[in-house]
Amino acid sequence: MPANLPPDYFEAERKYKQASTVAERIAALEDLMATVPKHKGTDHLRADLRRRLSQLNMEAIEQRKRKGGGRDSLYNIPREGAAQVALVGFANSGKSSIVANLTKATPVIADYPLSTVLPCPGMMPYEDIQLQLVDLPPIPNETTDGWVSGIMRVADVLLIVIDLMEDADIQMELILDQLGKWNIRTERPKEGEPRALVKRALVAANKKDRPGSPENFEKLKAAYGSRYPMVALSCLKKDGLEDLKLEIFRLARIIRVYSKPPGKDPDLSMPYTVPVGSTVMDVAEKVHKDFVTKLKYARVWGSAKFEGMRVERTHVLKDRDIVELSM
Ligand SMILES: Nc1nc2c(ncn2[C@@H]2O[C@H](COP(=O)(O)OP(=O)(O)OP(=O)(O)O)[C@@H](O)[C@H]2O)c(=O)[nH]1
Ligand SMILES: [Mg+2]
Repeated sequence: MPANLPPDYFEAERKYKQASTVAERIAALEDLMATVPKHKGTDHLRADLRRRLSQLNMEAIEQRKRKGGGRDSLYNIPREGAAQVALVGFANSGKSSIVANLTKATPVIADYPLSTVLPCPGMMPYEDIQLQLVDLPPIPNETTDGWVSGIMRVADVLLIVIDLMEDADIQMELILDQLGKWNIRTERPKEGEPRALVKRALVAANKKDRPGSPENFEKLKAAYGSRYPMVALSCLKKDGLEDLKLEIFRLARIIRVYSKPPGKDPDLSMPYTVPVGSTVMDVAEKVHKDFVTKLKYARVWGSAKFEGMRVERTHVLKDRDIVELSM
């Protein structure tokens, strides 16, 4: 059933999209809701708007709770967990759907473009650790690009979301171009190219349930598959989500290390997460600052030549190593 929205609606929607603070957004959204006629054809829309309003109300409460919480803190997502992953893509590609499927967060998901107006973080469990995903509004968009690109700049990894209902390789090209305009690159600049901020990126090609998507994905793979890890998935059918989690973990390039006090069992419930290539000393510093000066010896189970071998503080650890640190 068509929604048949009155002209008032579109005017109110324009104001809503332009509102920048939470308070302005709440007011604009209430005005917008008042313009929507109540009938079967607008059921979904009204439900979506109500959901957005309750989310905004919650955000307003959070904002008030946070000391010194101003406009800036709304757009500044503190990094939590082992890595921060920012979602990048065009409107409607399914960024919010991915965050909703991989975390407990509840971003707005809707079939109209620009449904996401604020960053929405969520924690993605992966085995025994958690990685943070940050849902973002689509790019490019004049009103949000400033803070959206700001979040991308500090994220550890970019998750580029491609919509397999549209030309996948062209989308990819346009997204990389757009990132380039902010001087963000996903590959090291070659000799002679200008310096840029380099971010690791992977590709989630969403809506693989749609007809024509396998061919579209093949085209994307042919053009970019050698440069980026790629996963085709369907949020709708919940297909490919585990593969995506694994690729995100891989690209985060972190290892888990379990610490063990001398003579005791290791604490396997809470790994320390450190970048690939980290040494015994890097982990020791995280366990306790005193180890910096007082570490007497370390023994390692896992990556050492034999189990429980004493190693140098410069020994490079591997994922799932157990380290015994002694002062
Ligand atoms: N067929 C199909 N539709 C999907 C899939 N994932 C998401 N959608 C639909 O695509 C639309 C957009 O999804 P969102 O998750 O809101 O997309 P978004 O990228 O967050 O959109 P913006 O916030 O506007 O940028 C919604 O109607 C979803 O239900 C999928 O795997 N298959
Ligand atoms: Mg969204």
